[in-house]
Amino acid sequence: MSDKLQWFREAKYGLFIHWGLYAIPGGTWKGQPSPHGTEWIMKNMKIPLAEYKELAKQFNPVDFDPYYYVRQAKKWGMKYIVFTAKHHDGFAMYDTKVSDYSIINTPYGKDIVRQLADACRDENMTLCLYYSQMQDWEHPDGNGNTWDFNLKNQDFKRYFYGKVVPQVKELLTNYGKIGMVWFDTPYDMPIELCRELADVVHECQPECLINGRIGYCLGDFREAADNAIPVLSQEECWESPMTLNHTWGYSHTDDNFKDPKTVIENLVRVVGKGGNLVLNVGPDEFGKIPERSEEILSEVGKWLEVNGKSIYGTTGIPNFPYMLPWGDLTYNDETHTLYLHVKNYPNFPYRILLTGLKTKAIAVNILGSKKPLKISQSYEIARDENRLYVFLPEECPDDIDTVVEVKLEDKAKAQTVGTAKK
Ligand code: H79
Repeated sequence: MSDKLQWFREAKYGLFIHWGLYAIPGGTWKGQPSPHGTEWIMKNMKIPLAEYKELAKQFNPVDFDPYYYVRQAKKWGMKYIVFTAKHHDGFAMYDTKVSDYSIINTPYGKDIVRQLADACRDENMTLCLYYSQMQDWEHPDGNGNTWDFNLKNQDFKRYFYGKVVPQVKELLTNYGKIGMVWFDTPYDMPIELCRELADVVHECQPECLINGRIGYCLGDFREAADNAIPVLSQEECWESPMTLNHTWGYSHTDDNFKDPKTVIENLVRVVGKGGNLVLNVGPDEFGKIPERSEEILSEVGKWLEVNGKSIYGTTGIPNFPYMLPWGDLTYNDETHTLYLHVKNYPNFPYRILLTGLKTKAIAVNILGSKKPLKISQSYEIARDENRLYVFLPEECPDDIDTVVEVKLEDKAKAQTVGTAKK
């Protein structure tokens, strides 16, 4: 295990921010809805580049306050921020010398990445930058814009060496320490160029992580599919990118938000399978985070204030064999502590059963309370079955997820399912 992944392994929960020119149409173009993937509106509706570029002349996010973003992310319990420095539309949200197509040439005129980098440095937050390396709908040689440019004349290398490499260098030399470059949609980019891009990152900042979507498993960890959680737990680091509603960029119409209970459930599932959750908000054209997103994240943040020990620095128990009818589990291997996440609170006799744990439990309480809980742990020899009953208070302490902390005598060991004698 490489050391530079340490912060990422412990962080578990990050804030994704999708913000760019697409926040202005917010999923509607000339009265026509393009509700899915509002950040894809240019491609979805084949908007001519010249027309889409007009948005830059309007972009003036006067409400954008980088310190507010970073402080909110902290309050919400998030340990890193991933910001879209350049999405597929090709527009740079920072001061780039490589292209005129940037935030500098808007009425706003100020470098957003610079402001976020300053605020993150002052507030001790890890800043990571999203960069769309293959798709670029502004560059004639970038991938994706088939309505403005003739594919036959395309020379991907011209785009790669003319825009991608120098822009990634700018991002990694002008803004201090960057935690990770978050690449996306490598499609069929040639492996040699992916390797070169990884080398560019490493040369500029050897400690900087590269996510899995650089392609060909050249990243430092695996990225799950968008909004997907694997069934099985993974031993290597991985991350699940998820958005709060259906779209990543701001939407005027998409109010299909996940409620706080669902977000917490997803976070616990991801963490219990060894991953990180990077959860997205899409600020509007003025730089304001949607109110509903703020409400949800702040509920989750309140839960984390009490229950953070069950998330940060935890994973699952390797090869734990059972699904749990009452919830999920997470586990801290350094402190030998198990966390039982009770989502479906039991009725009388108010107990939950954990089958399959071999290690002895020595102290049990609910997070946020020091009161010890009664337990009963046994081993049934003929069935070769370990059982741990935990007796909970009659009244459910937390409707969303009551976390039971179980201190173990040693490293957690799980039983295997199956009776064959070895
Ligand atoms: O940045 C976010 C997405 O824009 C990006 N990845 C996350 C993190 C992404 N790029 N490609 N894809 C996701 C997959 C493509 C999905 C599509 Fe669609 C289906 C493109 C067109 C149809 C989703 C639905 C986007 C527009 C409509």
